[in-house]
Amino acid sequence: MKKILMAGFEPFGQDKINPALEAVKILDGKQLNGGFIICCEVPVVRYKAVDVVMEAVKKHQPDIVISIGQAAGRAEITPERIAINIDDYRIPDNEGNQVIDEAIFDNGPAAYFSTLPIKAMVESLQLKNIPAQVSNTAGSFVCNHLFYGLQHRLVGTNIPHGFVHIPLLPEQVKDSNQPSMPLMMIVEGLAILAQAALENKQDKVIGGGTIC
Ligand code: PCA
Repeated sequence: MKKILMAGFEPFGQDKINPALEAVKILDGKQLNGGFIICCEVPVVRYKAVDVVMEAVKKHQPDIVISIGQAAGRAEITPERIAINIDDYRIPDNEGNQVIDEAIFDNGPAAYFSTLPIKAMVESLQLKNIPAQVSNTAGSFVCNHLFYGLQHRLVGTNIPHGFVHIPLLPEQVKDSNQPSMPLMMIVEGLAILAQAALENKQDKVIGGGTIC
């Protein structure tokens, strides 16, 4: 039985709820084919986010780690391709840190790629009619920070890790024109992509690029 650690962010900014945390709480203990999910709550705080997930990694010794956060404006579940070595926060994090153009790790490379099978994950979601696509930017706030920080700290461990952004919930967008996705579709989607991560040690070669 393989263990998948799913780390979901707490609410931040104006939001009282974060679908990432709501979804991983429901998925805690879920059995998959050949594995099961353990969940962990992540603070939206620079460096502390990375430390909290690394503590959970030490405690649970997972085989795969998937971090999850909300992305306002997105209509699909979007596995992220790349994390960049920069913090540029448009709003303060949950402890008031707001930095501009600071490296996350001074001696780190400019970027890390996801070590999850992002194309296989997107394919398995689309086969179940759950809107999904690869994203080429995780932004420059705490989600990218956690993504980059975990890739950096997990170097040499052989534990695949990556980040997945999910849409807002219908109750978060209310009357605005922003896209959303029901919580149970997000939950089902995260279970499907976790199963794909279990089944695909190597990613599939499937087109998923964009043209600007
Ligand atoms: N989304 C934010 C941080 C936490 C979250 O859920 C982001 O995309 O950076």
